[in-house]
Amino acid sequence: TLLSPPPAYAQSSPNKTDIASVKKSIASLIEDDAERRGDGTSLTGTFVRLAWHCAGTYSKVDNSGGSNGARMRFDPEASWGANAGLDVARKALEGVKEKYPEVSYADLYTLAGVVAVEEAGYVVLGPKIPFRLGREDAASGETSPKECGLPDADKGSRKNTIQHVRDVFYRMGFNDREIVALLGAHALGRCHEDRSGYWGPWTFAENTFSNEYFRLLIEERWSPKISHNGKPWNGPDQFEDSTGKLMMLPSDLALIQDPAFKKVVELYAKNEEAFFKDFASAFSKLLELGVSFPSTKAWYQFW
Ligand code: ZEM
Repeated sequence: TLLSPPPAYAQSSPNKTDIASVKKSIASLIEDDAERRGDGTSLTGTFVRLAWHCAGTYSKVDNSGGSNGARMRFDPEASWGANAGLDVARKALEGVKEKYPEVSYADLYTLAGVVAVEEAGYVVLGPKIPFRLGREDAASGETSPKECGLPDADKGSRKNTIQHVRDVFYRMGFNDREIVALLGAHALGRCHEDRSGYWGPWTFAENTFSNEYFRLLIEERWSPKISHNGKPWNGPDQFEDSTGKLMMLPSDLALIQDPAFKKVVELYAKNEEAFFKDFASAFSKLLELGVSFPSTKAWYQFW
């Protein structure tokens, strides 16, 4: 059946919520925080990673996991190594939650990722991500998956790492093209030694959403990182560009080591518009995995 046209607001149970003002509030939070830091870093990447790690627990096998519930607030997910550092993002959003208590944490955490992408622009803004409210919060982590199903950045060999990336995203219901599009989010943000053990940003403009990640994958020569600040690098195996300022994870390089992935990387490196379009639909799909939106409150909010 056809839905009526969406009204100007959406609902996150139980009250009416003006989604545009929630988005504005998240956007100013990112901006104010960036100004305070003053070092070129921001919450942008961390908000996108928060949204992704909320959703990336999904398994199509039994429809478990996903962003519904905002279970990352509780153990076991709160203490998964993969989620290290995401408490920073969750804490930062408390002020927005106070202002809009009717918006569920599950909606807020995913919407923060959407706003971060959309606002991450310099001359051109990031792609608009279709988003709807309607996720509900869980009261505990009881329904979390027992094992963390989020991907590892390294499985020891190229072959195993490529297979692992496919296994994890196929489990969520994504295809090869969607996998490459989603990984393009690594244009944003950086690795933090005290969170994942890895160090550095993927691109020279970590607060700007662009296809730079794909261009760098193809155009740079990536070699194993052996030193850091004049000392031997003793973190996990990662790669660096010729300047030593940028990084790639073994799982990033999988995208140019596998021929099917590489074709898509080449397309996005040349065609940013195709990347933006594919990313918007794959990211939107990711954030809705496992969520059944109640029909009366669930209106698509495009932008
Ligand atoms: Zn990431 N990611 N990711 N990722 N990610 C990190 C950071 C960020 C993988 C991974 O191991 C890591 C996706 C897929 C995959 C972002 C978005 C998305 C970090 C560094 C690691 C180690 C964390 C730290 O130290 O702070 C792996 C193995 C992936 C799949 C194979 C997908 C999909 C994403 C979104 C759609 C973002 C934005 C960051 C930057 C976080 C920040 O704080 O700046």
